[in-house]
Amino acid sequence: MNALAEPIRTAETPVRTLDATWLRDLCLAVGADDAGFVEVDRPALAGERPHLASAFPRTRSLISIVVRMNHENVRSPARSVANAEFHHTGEDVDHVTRRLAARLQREGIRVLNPPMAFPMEADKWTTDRMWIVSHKPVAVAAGLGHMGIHRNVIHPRFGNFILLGTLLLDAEINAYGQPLDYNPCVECKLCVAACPVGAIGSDGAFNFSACYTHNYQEFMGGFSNWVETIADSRNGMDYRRRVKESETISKWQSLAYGPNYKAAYCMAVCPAGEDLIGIYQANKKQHLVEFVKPLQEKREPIYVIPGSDAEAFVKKRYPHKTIRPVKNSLRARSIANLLRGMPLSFQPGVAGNLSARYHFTFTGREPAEATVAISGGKIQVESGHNGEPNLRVTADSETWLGFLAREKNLLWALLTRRIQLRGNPKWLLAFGKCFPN
Ligand code: B12
Ligand code: SF4
Repeated sequence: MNALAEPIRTAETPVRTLDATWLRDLCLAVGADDAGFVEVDRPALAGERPHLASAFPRTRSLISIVVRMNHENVRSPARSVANAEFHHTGEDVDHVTRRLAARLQREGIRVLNPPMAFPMEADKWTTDRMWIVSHKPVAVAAGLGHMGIHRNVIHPRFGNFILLGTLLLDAEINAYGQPLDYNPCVECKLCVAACPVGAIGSDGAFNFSACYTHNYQEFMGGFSNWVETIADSRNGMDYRRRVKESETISKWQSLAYGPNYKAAYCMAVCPAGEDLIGIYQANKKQHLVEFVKPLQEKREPIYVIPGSDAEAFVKKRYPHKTIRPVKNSLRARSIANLLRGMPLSFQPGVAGNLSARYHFTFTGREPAEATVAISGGKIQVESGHNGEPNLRVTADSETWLGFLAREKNLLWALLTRRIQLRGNPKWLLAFGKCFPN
């Protein structure tokens, strides 16, 4: 095809079908290390479709692109080295998808290239999903890899040392990819062993709150908490008592050069992928000594919510690391998001052998009914009232969200009947412990 070969498609002009070989060559020519294609109505993308439809209603197919990272850099215990690698590769992904979009537009194809990760839709913070497209399921559907135990996508050749991008196309493609028929994850569980907050379960469970609280301490919620700490400090000396000088410098670095990730150790230690696995298989002990131990032995601050599974984990597993207690920064501002987010903030270790069922009735601005069942360290959130509850909670929706955000007092809410309990309040205490704040 030639530049400017076709006019931009309108609702009336017929849908274009692109040649997959031509398109793949174009992706590689603009800097992608690999690329794959998926039709928008693939069942695996059902969860993505409402988001795609809202961002670019004309989406008919998706291009997933992969850009490799320099794995030595990601594996370095020096945060400056690993973070520079994440930021530069992230920028590369955005440059690649932007160049690709520009080329396709010159061919008369309408296309949208959402960001690699940030910026995101900040007005949706704590009310909805902030990102436009989830790159991981698109990459998996396009055949570019599978998620390993650590939930990062592992490319069959490059391993997990990749970042992903997606383009939404108003065109069809004459050949689509299919998921790989094997998972490159070798289930070595090194990611489980290396994570400083115990976020990766050996069964593939992921403690979102543990990872997000530590690794993303200088991103969204952690940043908001830092601003509040400044506002709450009586003077400079008081601020210095709350925030170490090195932490202030780290915040400045984040603001000046891009936010610092605190870990990504799950990714750093992963030996999977044809290009890397040979070294690991030749000498597993060497891999451990060279890449896993330095991260485990590193003396560093670890950010945890007091009373969380992560706090107990660091105390037990990494006593030489310094626990830095921080507030929970995921404050839901809608009942829908609160219910969606419950499994993400739930702490299975703290829940222990609690077995209880709760019926919630929200009234006022956001009426809703929900059942929350906790048993065997697992949580289930369902709409409606199911089964016989241990506790019934009826609450004005705004009062409940305000109580969780520590803006409204529980006693006041109970006295004014904005929150009503039926059943033994001990069940509410037990419930609260599973979501440390
Ligand atoms: C949200 C997010 C996170 C969250 C959740 C991680 C996760 N497992 O999904 C947090 C903040 C913890 C995170 C951490 C990291 N991330 Co991230 N993250 C994203 C983002 C924006 C969306 C992820 C997503 O779609 N998940 C959906 C499904 C497929 O993932 P899942 O694991 O099945 O489910 C989890 C999420 O859905 C989450 N979730 C569900 N509902 C909601 C609602 C809200 C409000 C939130 C916040 C989360 C959430 O909880 C589920 C269970 O953990 C993408 C960028 C993008 N636009 O796609 C990057 C992305 C997934 N992240 C990436 C990276 C590199 C990281 C880190 C290594 C960062 C770092 N440098 O330290 C760590 C790795 C942590 C890990 N082991 O997963 C890469 C992964 C590349 C790869 N090889 O797979 C991506 C694809 C960015 C990119 N463009 O390359 N990330
Ligand atoms: S570190 Fe091992 S278990 Fe974890 S994702 Fe990589 S290959 Fe799988």
